Amino acid sequence: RVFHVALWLLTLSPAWAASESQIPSDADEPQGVGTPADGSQSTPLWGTFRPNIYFGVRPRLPQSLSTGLMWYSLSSFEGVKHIRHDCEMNDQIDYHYQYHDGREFADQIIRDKASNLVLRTQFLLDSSSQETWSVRITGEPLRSNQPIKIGLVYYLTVEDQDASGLKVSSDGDQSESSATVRDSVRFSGRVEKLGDFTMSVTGTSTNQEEEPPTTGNSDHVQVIGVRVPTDEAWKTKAILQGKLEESGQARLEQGEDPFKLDPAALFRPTAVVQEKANVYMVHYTLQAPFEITVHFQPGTAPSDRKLIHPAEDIVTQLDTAKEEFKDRFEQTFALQTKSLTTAEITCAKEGMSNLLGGIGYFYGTQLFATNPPVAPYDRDLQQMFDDEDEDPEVIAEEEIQAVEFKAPVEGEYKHTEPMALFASTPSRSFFPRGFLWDEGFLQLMIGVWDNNLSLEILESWFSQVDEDGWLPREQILGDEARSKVPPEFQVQQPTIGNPPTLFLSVNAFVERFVKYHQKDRSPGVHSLNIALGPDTAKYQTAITNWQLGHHRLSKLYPALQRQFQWFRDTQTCELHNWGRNPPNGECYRWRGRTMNHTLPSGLDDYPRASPHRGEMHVDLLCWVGLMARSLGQIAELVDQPTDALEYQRIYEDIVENLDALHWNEAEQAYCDVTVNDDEESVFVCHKGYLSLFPLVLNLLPPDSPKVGKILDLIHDPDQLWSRHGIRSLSKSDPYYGQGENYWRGPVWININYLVLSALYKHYMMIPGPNQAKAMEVYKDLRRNLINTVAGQYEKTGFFWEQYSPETGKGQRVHPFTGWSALITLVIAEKYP
Ligand code: 6A9
Repeated sequence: RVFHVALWLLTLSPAWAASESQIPSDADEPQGVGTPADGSQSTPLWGTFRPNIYFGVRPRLPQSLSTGLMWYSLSSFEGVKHIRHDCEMNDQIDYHYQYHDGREFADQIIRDKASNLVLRTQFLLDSSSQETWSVRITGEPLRSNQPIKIGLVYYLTVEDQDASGLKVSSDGDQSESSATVRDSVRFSGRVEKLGDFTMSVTGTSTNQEEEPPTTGNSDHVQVIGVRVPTDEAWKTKAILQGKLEESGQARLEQGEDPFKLDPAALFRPTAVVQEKANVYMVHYTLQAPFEITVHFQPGTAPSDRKLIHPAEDIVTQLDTAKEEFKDRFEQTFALQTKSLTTAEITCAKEGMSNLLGGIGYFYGTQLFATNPPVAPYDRDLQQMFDDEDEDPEVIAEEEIQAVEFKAPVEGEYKHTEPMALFASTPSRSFFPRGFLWDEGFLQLMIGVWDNNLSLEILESWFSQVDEDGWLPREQILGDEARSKVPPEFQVQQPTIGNPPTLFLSVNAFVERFVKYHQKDRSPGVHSLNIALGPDTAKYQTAITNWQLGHHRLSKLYPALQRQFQWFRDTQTCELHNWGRNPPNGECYRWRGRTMNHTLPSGLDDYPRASPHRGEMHVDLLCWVGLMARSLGQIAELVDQPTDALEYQRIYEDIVENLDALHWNEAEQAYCDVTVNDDEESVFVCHKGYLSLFPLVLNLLPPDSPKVGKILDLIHDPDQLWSRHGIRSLSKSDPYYGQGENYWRGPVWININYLVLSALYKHYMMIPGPNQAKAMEVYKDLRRNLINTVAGQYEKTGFFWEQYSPETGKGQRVHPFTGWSALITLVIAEKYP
């Protein structure tokens, strides 16, 4: 069976066919393939899992504790109004990870221009214990000729409702000879989910000449502990702001002249720790250069002073971690063997690092529609479940126009039970939460770097698939996440889908899994057994990994099946009312459209027909095809041969209907279908990304003449081709660049990536009429994309949400690491 599947996959993925079969060595073991899912060897509990803020560390545990960084300028009285905490585009801050390995090591640079400050935040998890971690934060003036003063807080919030207050102790020293002050604060306590812990925060700063500290630490550090309702503990920025304003107010009331006071003195908060406090802030007044170290470890506080001042060996350890990262990066992506500029290599490295730095752990309720308003053309949704076949009603144009996104109305939604999600995020500033179809792309990349980490993220998503097979498009968990979303987008509707890209990354896992294990198998002979001997440790490891990987896949399988079934139950189209008679019943339509938007498709404002019950969406048919094909492969692997046959049958039907329903001879393109005023089924052709789905999801055989037509469309500068990447909409389409111009021309990296991947793995590998063209498009497109994304990254310091097809400039949200980060795979030519 395994061999059979391996062969089948080989035929689908010719790139492999070329790869030599060899016995696995430790070096080429894909990290984590089949490693235990029980938590023991899996992703660490702790990490920088709060991508929505500039820096914070938390465990992947709900209602335990959380830590984070805030700072503000003390160069003027205005600084306190602009406390830096959650990533905000308005802050005008450049921030990026230089290195992040997703687990144990992170190194971020933050340039705060308005505060004249460069911060560096480094994180290190102790690799042997996996429970002890340290943070090092250093600050320097951005423009070195200007002295700066900074208020900085490292905080600890306790989310465990029952936790009693922490024990706080502090000590400090100031050496007479040197001009440095060092203050340490130590917390120890207990929260249920973690047990006992100790955390220390130590600040070292140059002495402030005009105000020499009298008692070693009191002027430079204050510990503030406040008790707030547990569900408000995330509002640390507002809490700090309140404290600072309070202290300013108090000084003024004492009759002090504000103009004679330094802002640092005016806003010095009063050090008070309330009883049973759950938000603890260690507040420093600092002059750059300065250094803060944080050290966390489980257990009660040892008397050992090393805990308080870990800084000495952190620096060496961070250096070692950096070298290890570089080696591993080169081992994984082999960029030195390619002709690339230093800037391009940096872009690849930082694409990976920032994607990993965007991984978060989220917890809280979501808002789900219970009684969603259903658009008139979607009323069949209810009927579908009753299996009725009613005559479609005629819907007035005004009724269609009137459908729009609305803020939720009481009684039409509910708060779910609190849910947990471990996910990556497309943008730390503007979209710091999980997005369904974004995630499938991002896991393609994370899976190459760290298979096990990626699997855990996938497992987290699939654990949320409900009994009907639905997953929300956006994962907005808890009040903190909701605070970033306008009300009309907060409620998720169980009738609305999003492309099932998670299947892309599950496929990538399956390929890694089979590829690795396939190496030890040949017909009739267990070659691994022979090569290694049945009793060697290597052999045992290979077998154990096989079983564990198999187990994980079997556990995912039911959720994958349900997600597929949800599309078949809720997003099918109506075939017979408008006189189309394709060979089988496979056809699909996105529900939840409005006049100008198809948000479910992910291609929000891409032009389509005016919403109609008789529409058929070509992208959705292809997505369902992808699911059916993947399920066919997975069913084999998890020993469900009957299922496998059924999925393969559906897949073949889909491929058949793709041509029967969506190929438009006149336009020589795949198009959507709708119903016109004369009740006839007609094509709606807006050439662009929509035309590419049959190719990018590999539904076409490499020698199909249609592949040639699609390649022509891609390569035509009057249509999709630009020097900066493939345009989302043809330059010759009347909607090109119109309206919001979101998916009506701009270059998006996700679809560009899919084109490259399909060409590389499929269409340019197989000799035939389209091979030469496929190679040419691949080569030119890859270069153009690298120039665009890496060029903009070098120039602006950011990855962008999309790129201008005219100028190549990054546009819209930034930093938007999301699919731009796929450039790493493009640079490395690794297409999982
Ligand atoms: C609006 C406004 C602070 C839109 O990357 C996430 C998605 C993609 O999945 C989709 O394909 N983006 C693309 O068309 C951003 C989605 C934002 C929707 C919610 C909230 C936030 O204001």
